[in-house]
Amino acid sequence: MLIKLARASDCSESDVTPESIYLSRRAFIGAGAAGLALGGMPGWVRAADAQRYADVEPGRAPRWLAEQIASTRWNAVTAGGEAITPFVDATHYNNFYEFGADKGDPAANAGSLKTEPWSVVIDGEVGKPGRYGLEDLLKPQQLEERIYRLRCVEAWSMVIPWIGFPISALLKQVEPTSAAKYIRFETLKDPQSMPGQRSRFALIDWPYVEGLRLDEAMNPLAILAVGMYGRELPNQNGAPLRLVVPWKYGFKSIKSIVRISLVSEQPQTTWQSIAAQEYGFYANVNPHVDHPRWTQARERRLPSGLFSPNVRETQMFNGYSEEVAALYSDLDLRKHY
Ligand SMILES: Nc1nc2c(c(=O)[nH]1)N[C@H]1C(S)=C(S)[C@@H](COP(=O)(O)O)O[C@H]1N2
Ligand SMILES: [Mo]
Repeated sequence: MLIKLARASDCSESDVTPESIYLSRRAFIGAGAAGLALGGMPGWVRAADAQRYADVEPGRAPRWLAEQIASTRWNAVTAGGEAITPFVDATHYNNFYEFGADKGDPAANAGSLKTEPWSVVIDGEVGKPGRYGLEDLLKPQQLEERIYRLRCVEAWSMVIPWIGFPISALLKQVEPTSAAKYIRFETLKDPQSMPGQRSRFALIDWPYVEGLRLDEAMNPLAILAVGMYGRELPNQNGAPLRLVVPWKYGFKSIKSIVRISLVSEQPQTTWQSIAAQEYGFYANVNPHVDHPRWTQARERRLPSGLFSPNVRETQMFNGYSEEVAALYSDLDLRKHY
């Protein structure tokens, strides 16, 4: 399947990366690949991307993943002229309640998450159910860099260069049956490594659950990410595998996935269970439908401070209308928020 890029998300590489930098980065990647062929060490992928992501911390990807990241199709989707959020903000201002409720908690606590080995159960209405090792699951996938806006329902946003692949590619592989209408995702449940799951104050009935309609998941913009900023995902961003659905509020983009179920009924999701009148199943970014307690018309683009709040107007479907509006032509978005 080829992605047909529409105007809103389509611009040339030179719009985001000066050519000289882009070219030297290419050369770097080539050198890295040669190094790998000789048994190079994991971690060099970060060095290659230091050309563009200068502030990125070294990663510790297993070698097979570093190799696959090295063959990423860079800049497959860009965010036009919008600046990429600094790595330090994207990795230290997080929502990952399994590791605590404060924005800094995931960065402080997610080191305890063991991401290797990792497997994902795929079950329900599929022709090829099973427990898939992450490496086997990724092997057939061509990784792409997708630079997307991320808009949290709390009215802040970032621009993040993800590395991943369309979830549609995985779905085709496991062959959904005709009864499959929705997908249900589950995060790891492991109170031992996830302090937030041990907290007596947590409102959440673990594990964290999210869902999509099958046709939403088949949209080329919906990806499963394994990396960001040219390297593997930091734990606090949902390592080793997370969903990214850029036209929906951030809470739909479930982290550290261990189970993907094809189901016939709309799944009950975590945030619906906590407050259905505030967080709907669809959760499409929509500046015209306010949260009961605050406006959704505007957002703070990180980095954002007291003296430069960096406020901008929120766009319908987070700026991805051309790609996704047709999915909702029959839906009252006020009712199905
Ligand atoms: N398992 C799990 N996934 C999650 C969350 C969470 O608490 N647990 N938070 C969500 C919310 S509210 C947002 S805004 C994004 C934040 O992703 P980021 O920290 O990588 O920016 O992750 C989403 N995925
Ligand atoms: Mo969020």
